[in-house]
Amino acid sequence: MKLLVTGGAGFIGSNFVMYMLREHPHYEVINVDSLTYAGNLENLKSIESNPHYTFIHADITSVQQIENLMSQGIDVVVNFAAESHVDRSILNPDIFVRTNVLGTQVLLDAAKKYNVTKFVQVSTDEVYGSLGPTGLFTEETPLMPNSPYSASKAGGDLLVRAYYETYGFPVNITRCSNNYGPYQFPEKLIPLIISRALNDEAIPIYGDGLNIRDWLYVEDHCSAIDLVIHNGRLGEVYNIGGNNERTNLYIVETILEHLNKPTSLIQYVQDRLGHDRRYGIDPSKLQTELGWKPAHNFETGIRETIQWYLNHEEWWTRIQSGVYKDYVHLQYGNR
Ligand code: NAD
Ligand code: TDX
Repeated sequence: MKLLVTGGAGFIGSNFVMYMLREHPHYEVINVDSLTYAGNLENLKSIESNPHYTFIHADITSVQQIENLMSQGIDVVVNFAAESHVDRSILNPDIFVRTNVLGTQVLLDAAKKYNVTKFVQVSTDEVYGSLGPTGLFTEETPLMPNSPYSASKAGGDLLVRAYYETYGFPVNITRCSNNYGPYQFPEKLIPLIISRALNDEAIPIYGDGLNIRDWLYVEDHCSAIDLVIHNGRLGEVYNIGGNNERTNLYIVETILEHLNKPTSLIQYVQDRLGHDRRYGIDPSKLQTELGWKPAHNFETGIRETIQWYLNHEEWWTRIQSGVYKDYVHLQYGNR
């Protein structure tokens, strides 16, 4: 199988590329990434000389670059490429619409033109909006995105759906809850807490800290996408989540305890605009139809993740110092 992974230099994409090369050593994996601030080829060092792996520096919004790629005969596309950080979307929505909506449409058109046999759109539970204290998101929950990020992801999802309904183009959409694990950019809550706590810096908690996210170890997300590629029914949406809802405050306190750091580092700051109160995924369709089960529970997953950041301090300090960004600009120009 020839697999085209977009956004494979980011957090989940790089974990997915490594996962697929390990689980399916005979597959050919092509990673297409424009290397924004969030793309980091260092994540893929361990597989860069694998003959089944190729990196291509390209932008999913470029029709010419994407058509060139698709014309090489791709079987399956998995679209991770996105602007992914909610806070950045509040400051600067336009790049979110460009990449997450327009980029998806460019990929769909080229994939359709060159007869790709499946297109998997990697989406998020945030497209469903916010839950009250009870209930869970199912695949039938109406889309009610509240941030420019989630609205742009919902826009991409609706185009994917439309290509199935209009052209009969073979697609799946996956909607996963919050991921954590190795190689997550330190702007996101868990690596932000770990890196700031290790430097004895204040940890900003938005609002009252009681917003709830449903956390899943990144490899469990990868195994679910693997199943959807192979067994997902065409045109279907699959929610992905491990029934692991925690308040943000619980996450911070757990990490501080593991690192033996004081809770006095916690600093309550102004709430995020439009801050969703609670996410919770009902994963039963994925479990019953495709037999998916997460392999990690939160207690071991968070311990392993903290240990990974302790062992890879150089990885996140290089990102924070801007050294990696400078290298990308030198190597690939100004993006
Ligand atoms: P990330 O920000 O770490 O990585 C995104 C990658 O996409 C980067 O490598 C970046 O360089 C690349 N990219 C951005 N714009 C591009 C463009 N125009 N062309 C080519 N490449 C481009 O994101 P992530 O956290 O790994 O998320 C990956 C995907 O999974 C996203 O689609 C996101 O919406 C979705 N998702 C994320 C989570 C989560 O908890 N992080 C949960 C559910 C779904
Ligand atoms: O400094 C912070 N303080 C804080 O209280 C940060 C960065 C976050 N938070 C809160 C906001 C959220 O309630 O922590 C929670 C998690 O925040 P993020 O890590 O920014 O994740 P979230 O907004 O939930 O979105 C993530 O999960 C779904 C990913 O970034 C998305 O790409 C994915 O779709």
